[in-house]
Amino acid sequence: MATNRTFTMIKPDAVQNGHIGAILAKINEAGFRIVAMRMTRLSKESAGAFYAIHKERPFFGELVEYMTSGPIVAAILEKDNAVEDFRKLIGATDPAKAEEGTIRKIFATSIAANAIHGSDSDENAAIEGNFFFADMDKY
Ligand code: IDP
Ligand code: MG
Repeated sequence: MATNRTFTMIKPDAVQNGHIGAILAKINEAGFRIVAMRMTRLSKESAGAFYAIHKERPFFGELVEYMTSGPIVAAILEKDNAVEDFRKLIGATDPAKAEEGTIRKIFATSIAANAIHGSDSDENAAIEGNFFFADMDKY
């Protein structure tokens, strides 16, 4: 996958609170093109697999519980410097520490229910994109 792509999920709290439209607007306004998008609900197995890197962390059980609590919107986004620029747009993991104007600052509820996911590297963007969109290079 090219380095101009990243992967995102609008998480269950943001979907539940009716923020899909407002978050997508912010993503578009920041210059990202939506390449592929799908609304779905994760099973415990797929949430656990997606976050396998965190399986030893104390919050893993809570994270899987939360990520399966309702539907999510998964998308592949395109822009120059996509991974880094998108992490800036979403803000810090803990919304209390996120900068003003970031998506997490505006829409997140807590450190767990933090509204949105953004890949942390080009490598993980490719892995995560393929997790939801088989053969993402076709998009
Ligand atoms: P990131 O999403 O900003 O990359 P990570 O450290 O990779 O943050 O954690 C993955 C996800 O796990 C977070 O987005 C959040 O939903 C959840 N999480 C992280 N730290 C905590 C915590 O201390 N308590 C509960 N949930 C957490
Ligand atoms: Mg992370």
